[in-house]
Amino acid sequence: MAQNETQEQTGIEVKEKLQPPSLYKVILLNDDYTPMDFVIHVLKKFFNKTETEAYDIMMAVHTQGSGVAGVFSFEIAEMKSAQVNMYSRKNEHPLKSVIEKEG
Ligand code: TYC
Repeated sequence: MAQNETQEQTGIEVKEKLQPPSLYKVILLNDDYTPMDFVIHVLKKFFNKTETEAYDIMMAVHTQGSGVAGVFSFEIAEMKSAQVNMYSRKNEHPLKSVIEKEG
């Protein structure tokens, strides 16, 4: 195959199969000031968590320093993280989220 001849000449491999989209975690970070109720509200509003799920994630972040709010494609993860950070600033809380590639 022409592609493989080129690969032999260049040493650069071409992915021939479609790759599944990479997934990214939206990670909430703990801080000393954001009220627990606000974190629960954010998890329900932006990540469609139930009260119980949101409470459990919030407590995991509170006790362990960080925790996963959800897992998405890159564009959705970026958007959710930006929404959380903007909403927290608007409400004058220091709550922050970051995204991290899975795997
Ligand atoms: N540590 C905060 C408090 O004691 C609560 C909190 C939980 C803040 C999770 C941020 O992502 C967070 N009020």
